[in-house]
Amino acid sequence: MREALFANWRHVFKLDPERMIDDEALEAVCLSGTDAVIVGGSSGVTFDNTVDLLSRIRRYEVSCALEVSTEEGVPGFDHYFIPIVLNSGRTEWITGKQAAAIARYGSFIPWEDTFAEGYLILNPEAEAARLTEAHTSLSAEEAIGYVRLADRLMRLPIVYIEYSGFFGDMELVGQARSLLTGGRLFYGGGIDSAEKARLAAAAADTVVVGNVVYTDLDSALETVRAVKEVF
Ligand code: 1GP
Repeated sequence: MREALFANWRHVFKLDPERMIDDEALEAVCLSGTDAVIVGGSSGVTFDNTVDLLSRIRRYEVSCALEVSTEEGVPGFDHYFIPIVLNSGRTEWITGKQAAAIARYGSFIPWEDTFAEGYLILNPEAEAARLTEAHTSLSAEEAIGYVRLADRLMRLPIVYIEYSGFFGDMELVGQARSLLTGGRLFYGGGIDSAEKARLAAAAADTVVVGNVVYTDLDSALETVRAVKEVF
């Protein structure tokens, strides 16, 4: 099963191809002991800046996944994650863009390495929430409804609770994880310290750390050990 390759990921860094990261910082990220680097961003992602970042990450052995947000993918990643924004108010972010890309490039897609991520975006201020017009004002019951839909009905391999830019509700994340029967619960949003990383690691299967890499690299690096210490 190809899923096994990410089934043990506890900590991942997410890097945005649009943002600058110097060689020294990138080396520290790639050699940090993190389980993988995900390349992705909500805007400004191009073929060129993605290829550039991939080729720099490829100097290291760390696993590397592309979270595809444009029609044009980039070859050479270990995994391809395709977001399906479960609570988007626009069908294009649920199946529209994905179907259009598959219609165009379907025969070139490395299906064995390609996995859907059921996204639940819960921070209304996040760029992704604005872009997808996500319905973020959900009660816990409603949010759990989406989680079960992703897991039970759609059987998605990844359910991703996304609070990008804000540290979210770990009780909800923990409840979501406890209900999953097939997939992994990814959590991302606002992790900027070892303490928050530990809380997220106690609630989620896989902890995603993004922005702090660019604002406070030392704290970002500390999240790796913090997550790995939580069983
Ligand atoms: C963003 O979930 C990731 O897609 C990580 O969030 O940038 O807030 O760490 P942060």
